[in-house]
Amino acid sequence: MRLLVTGGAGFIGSNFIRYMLARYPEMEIYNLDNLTYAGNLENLKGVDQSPNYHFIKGDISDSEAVEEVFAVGIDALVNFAAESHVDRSIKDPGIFLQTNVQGTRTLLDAALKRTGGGGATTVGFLQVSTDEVYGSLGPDGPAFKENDLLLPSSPYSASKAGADLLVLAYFKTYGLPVAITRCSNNYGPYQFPEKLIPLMITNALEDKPLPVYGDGLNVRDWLHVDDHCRALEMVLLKGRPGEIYNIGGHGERTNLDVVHLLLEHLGRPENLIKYVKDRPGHDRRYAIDPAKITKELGWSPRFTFEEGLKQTMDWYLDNRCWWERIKSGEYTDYYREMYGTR
Ligand code: NAD
Ligand code: TDX
Repeated sequence: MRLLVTGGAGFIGSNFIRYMLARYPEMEIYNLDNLTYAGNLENLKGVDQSPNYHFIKGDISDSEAVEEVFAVGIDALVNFAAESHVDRSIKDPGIFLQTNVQGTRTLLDAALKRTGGGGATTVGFLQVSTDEVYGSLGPDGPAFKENDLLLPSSPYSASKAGADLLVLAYFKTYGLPVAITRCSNNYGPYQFPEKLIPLMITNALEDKPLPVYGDGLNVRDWLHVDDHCRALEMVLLKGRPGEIYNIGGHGERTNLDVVHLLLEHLGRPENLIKYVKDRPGHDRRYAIDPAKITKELGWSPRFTFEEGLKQTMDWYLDNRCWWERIKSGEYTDYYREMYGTR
């Protein structure tokens, strides 16, 4: 079985590669990633020594590069590659459309030419999407279901919704055996420290202010990355082609709840919290109803949020070198631009 993972040097992709190589030592994994600011080969330290792991530096929207990878005889593909940060999409939407929409189209075209339907998998093209495509929920709104309307709020989520529609069109029009997963906010080891949880943990460890947007009462439904990887494995191997699967951790928390929990665990004072200007178009609440994947594939999350957060904080405590190197590089310019006058 030859599996192509795109964006495998990022947060979720690298966790997925580790997970799959541990579970399927006979599987050949090809990781296509062009190493943007978010791609980091250190995320794959250790697994990069396995003889059945292959890294190819390349852009998913470059059809020649993509076809070259497919030429090895790819059986199935999991597409993680994306520009993934909402705040960056508000500053500069162009690259989000290029990578998230055009890049997905390039992969779909190559898969159409080459993928044989997987053999060992039921799904040949697995698109990793997000709950953000559904837009924002009110305080009492029922959690998102797979057939809810798409109402994205940010250029990021609009680009992911566009890619989702294209993926479904390749199923309907060409019969490509696709599936889409839409998961809630992930957290865990190797997450780039621009996202809420690693940003707050690392700032707290450096005794820097914790910038909470608006009133801090926006709600996210937190999912540990290992639970996400297990769900992706199940959809890839046993999911029904043409289907969408929502993946959520039953972990709704306000941002302030998250920040209080981690300050408590890290033994840092509450006065590190700094309320800053809100994100434009900031979605108030996300919540995922995972009933379909639970019923059809038997998935449910194993981590409680408290356990997962503690494990994640311990990882950041034990891996200071990993995040200090990121935070001392070009990330400092980003931080100044994003938070300097906020
Ligand atoms: P990430 O930003 O950590 O990693 C993205 C990876 O994609 C990086 O390694 C980057 O180098 C690579 N990449 C970007 N543009 C590329 C291109 N043109 N060609 C090849 N590689 C490219 O992202 P993540 O948090 O790991 O998210 C992975 C996927 O999951 C994304 O599609 C994202 O939309 C989706 N998702 C993420 C979350 C979350 O909470 N992090 C939640 C729901 C869905
Ligand atoms: O400094 C901050 N302060 C703050 O209050 C940051 C970075 C975030 N926030 C808030 C905004 C959100 O309400 O925390 C919440 C989470 O923010 P992000 O970590 O930026 O995630 P979010 O915008 O919810 O999107 C994430 O989940 C869905 C991922 O980044 C997406 O890739 C995924 O699709």
